[in-house]
Amino acid sequence: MFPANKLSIILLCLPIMATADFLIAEDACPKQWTAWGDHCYRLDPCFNATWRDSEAHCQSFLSVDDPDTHGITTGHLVSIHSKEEQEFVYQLFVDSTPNLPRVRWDPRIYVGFMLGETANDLSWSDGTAADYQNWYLGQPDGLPNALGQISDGPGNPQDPGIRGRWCDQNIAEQHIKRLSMCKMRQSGLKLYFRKDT
Ligand SMILES: [Ca+2]
Repeated sequence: MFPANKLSIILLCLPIMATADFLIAEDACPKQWTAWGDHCYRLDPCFNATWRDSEAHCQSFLSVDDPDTHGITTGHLVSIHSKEEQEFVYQLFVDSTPNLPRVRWDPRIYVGFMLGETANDLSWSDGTAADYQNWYLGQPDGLPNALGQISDGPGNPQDPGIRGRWCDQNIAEQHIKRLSMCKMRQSGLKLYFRKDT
């Protein structure tokens, strides 16, 4: 039997495949993106890929402030810089994945942090400062060269409810495809563009 939650994801995903390349926003952000602060955020429930392909996917979205002066920035996997932004990202994660079962560490989505040798050697794919951390119990445990993910699973009995806290992904698991969240700067012109990928 086909699982009901998989079937509903497939049905949900069908109309989204016809997305236009030019995205002119009536609000601060294009359709399917949510505004918070001066950025737009999106979890596409139909895009399932490795961390690296997810980062490339996020970079295919452009925010255009002034085409004449090259005021163009790309999206990236989401970076998180405060308790308030963490709570917003977590709520968008929850709201975007209502049909996914909550089992152990899943669902997990990719976010933009990268780790070197230690937990303090953290950087974000969008180049912003590493000024906030929100690790789940026992994390990070995949060093060195681990990549970023957050979970909404029930977690461990001694610390139940991961609620968006961070868990790193070690090198051996980096072929795994997951959903992800993109973040891009809001355009002053409300003009956004999607590159061919
Ligand atoms: Ca880990």
